[in-house]
Amino acid sequence: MRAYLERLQQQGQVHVIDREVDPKFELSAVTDKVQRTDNKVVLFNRVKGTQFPVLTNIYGSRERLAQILGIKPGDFSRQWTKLTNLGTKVEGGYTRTVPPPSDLIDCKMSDLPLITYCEKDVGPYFTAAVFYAKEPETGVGNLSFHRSMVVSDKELRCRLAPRHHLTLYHEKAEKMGKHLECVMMFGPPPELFLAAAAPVPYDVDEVEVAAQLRGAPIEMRPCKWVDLMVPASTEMVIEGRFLPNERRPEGPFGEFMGYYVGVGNNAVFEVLGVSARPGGLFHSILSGSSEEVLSLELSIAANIFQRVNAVLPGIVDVTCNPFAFQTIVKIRQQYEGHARQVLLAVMGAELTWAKSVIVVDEDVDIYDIQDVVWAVLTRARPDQDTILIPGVPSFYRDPHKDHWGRIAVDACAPFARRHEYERKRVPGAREVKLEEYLGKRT
Ligand SMILES: Cc1cc2nc3c(=O)[nH]c(=O)nc-3n(C[C@H](O)[C@H](O)[C@H](O)COP(=O)(O)O)c2cc1C
Ligand SMILES: [Mn+2]
Repeated sequence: MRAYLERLQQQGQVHVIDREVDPKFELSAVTDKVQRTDNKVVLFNRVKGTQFPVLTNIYGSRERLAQILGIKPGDFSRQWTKLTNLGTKVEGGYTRTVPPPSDLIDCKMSDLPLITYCEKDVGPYFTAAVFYAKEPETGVGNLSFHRSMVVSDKELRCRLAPRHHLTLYHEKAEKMGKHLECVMMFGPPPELFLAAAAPVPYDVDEVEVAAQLRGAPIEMRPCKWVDLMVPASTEMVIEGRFLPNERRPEGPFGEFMGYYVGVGNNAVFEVLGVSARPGGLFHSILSGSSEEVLSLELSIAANIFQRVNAVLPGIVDVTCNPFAFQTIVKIRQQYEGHARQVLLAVMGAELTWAKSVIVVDEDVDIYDIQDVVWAVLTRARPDQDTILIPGVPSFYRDPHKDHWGRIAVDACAPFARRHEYERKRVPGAREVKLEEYLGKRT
């Protein structure tokens, strides 16, 4: 991540803030403002109460995520599928073992930046830690994110949502009467960050996926307190274990849907030790911000793309822009009724996230929600082109069934009359360089 940050700094994409900021609200307020204005990366050099700098919004744009993978921003689903094709080998192996750096610093958890994000949050949380653990029986490695409430130097309480792989590992270890060893990494290589957000099948090792994304082996070093390896370039590592048969209150916390989630019983992580590279960069993510939603969105979209593309022709691209509950599919219409079949296929391909599905033609920019809405309003008849599916659950945390039911909209031009829907175009409009026309008059 440090190397990637340096590259972004050379490109002028980083705001470096030397003024002291308060980790309670101020840091998250400044990040929020930047995300709503030029959306650059923010590096806070002086954060009250810690010697470590804090990095926010590094993964907060589609362009930056595409740059990491060396692809075009509008071609994520297809490229992701190609890069992570099952069985793609990496020359030199997925990982290579290296000795731990000699200058690692041992520290306490309270030495790290302890950031409180929202008004009614119970206290500081870690939001950007990548968890790494191994399946208790098979040893397959899993990467994932779980918000964690800081309780003391020795204890964190972590939101392990139902059905997530780490949750299943933890439950399995419990049945075996064992602790689950686990590490939390801040600032692992960017490819690990992307692999951690991705819904990869249970039996696939996500460190191997990260190596596929990188196209080169990941250098891993042994941990100090647990029997796991971590990428040697990781900025900070919290080593520990989940306690079996123990759940303790966690929350309230303002999370990704934009609401507070109240107090609930969640998993307990016992901290065994913390290490940092000198000058360790602490990564922080504002829950629900573009940095979080985008990483979720991209991998959900790639998943849907793979499944729908396997059964239907003409799938050009898929996105969940601007929020993970929505799926927008761009198609090249092949026959009458094609768009409807795409809607049905998405409904079957994604049971949790695709609350709303919209299918559009190739001339619509699916990353521009205004353009998508334009297509819906000019090409869809509400009485004929909308399909409502009642009575099916989707997002799992839904005690009042607010997310039940689904909506699908066919916003493609009518197949037989699609020639009547050619978009008007002003030649040259997109290429105009305004500064050549608006130069100052002398
Ligand atoms: C920044 C970020 C934060 C997340 N926070 C949580 C969380 O607090 N709890 C949770 O269960 N999932 C959270 N998720 C979702 C999972 O980490 C994500 O879906 C991951 O793919 C799950 O891994 P798995 O498929 O190996 O179970 C978060 C995702 C991102 C990108
Ligand atoms: Mn997984």
